[in-house]
Amino acid sequence: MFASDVREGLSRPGQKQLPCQYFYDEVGTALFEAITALPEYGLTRADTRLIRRLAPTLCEHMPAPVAVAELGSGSGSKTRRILQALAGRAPVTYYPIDLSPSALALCAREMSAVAAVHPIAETYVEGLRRAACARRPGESLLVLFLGSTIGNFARAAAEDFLRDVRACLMPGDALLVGTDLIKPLARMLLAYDDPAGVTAAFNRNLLVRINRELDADFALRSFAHEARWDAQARRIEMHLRSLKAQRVSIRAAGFECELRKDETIWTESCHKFHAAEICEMGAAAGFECRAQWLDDTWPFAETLLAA
Ligand code: AVJ
Repeated sequence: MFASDVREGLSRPGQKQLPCQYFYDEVGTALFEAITALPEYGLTRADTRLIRRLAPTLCEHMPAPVAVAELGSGSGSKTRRILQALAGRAPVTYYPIDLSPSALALCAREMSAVAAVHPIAETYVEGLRRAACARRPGESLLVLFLGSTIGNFARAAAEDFLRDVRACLMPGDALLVGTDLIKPLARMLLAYDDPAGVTAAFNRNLLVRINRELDADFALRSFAHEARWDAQARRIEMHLRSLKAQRVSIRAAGFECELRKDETIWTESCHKFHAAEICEMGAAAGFECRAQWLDDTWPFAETLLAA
């Protein structure tokens, strides 16, 4: 829950932290959309290019009929390409899995022309369990986890997550996972600290949301956006740096939080991968690496992991 997660993350004795899933209120979702249009943020365009390239080959990898389950409700061209490619052969059932009812409703509206849509308002693993139970005999299941969302997990948690996904699947099923790859440092940093300040606004909006929904009094101008690279963990970290010593009260969560000058709140981790590493992680979770597609202008990988 929002209030308890905020209280827990901000009252830690060491590094304060907020969970990144709370970025996506209405404004946060719109700001993320704007990020995907930034010239410095090539991730989404690379993902889309690769999906366009691989979609026509999916029929070769998945025997008909196919049900598609997506972790996160897909919207727009990526998911539609995949559904269209599969639906050209036999009707497709599509299970978008998302906690947000409005995102699911939008997705159902957009995809109903190409597939039979059955939205599942659940967490990823629980939703996938349901989709796996709901499928018809003989139907193979293709799970989509696009956009490098898996990069938000700590590495060990990502492996556990892959194992959980694998446990929901049967031979013949597969997971298509999109991951952003390690690239030159300046390029990675600029993607998370763009000159127009859209990512900074996206990051600060989390405090705006806490102010609004939890009756808090964060002084937004007293926090600076910061993106750093942790070379050992191979991830970009986003932080909000307190520009002065300050005390914030988060009334609806019933606590006050004190920040030292230059103390940061860690808001997101975006792990970056080596292409081969995805196959190794998949193998450790019980998958077999069936195919991998790489983009050459923005290092990014789509990996098809077979159950
Ligand atoms: C949606 C998690 C893939 O990690 O690049 C973009 C989120 N954060 N800019 C990413 C994000 C800041 C994004 N993911």
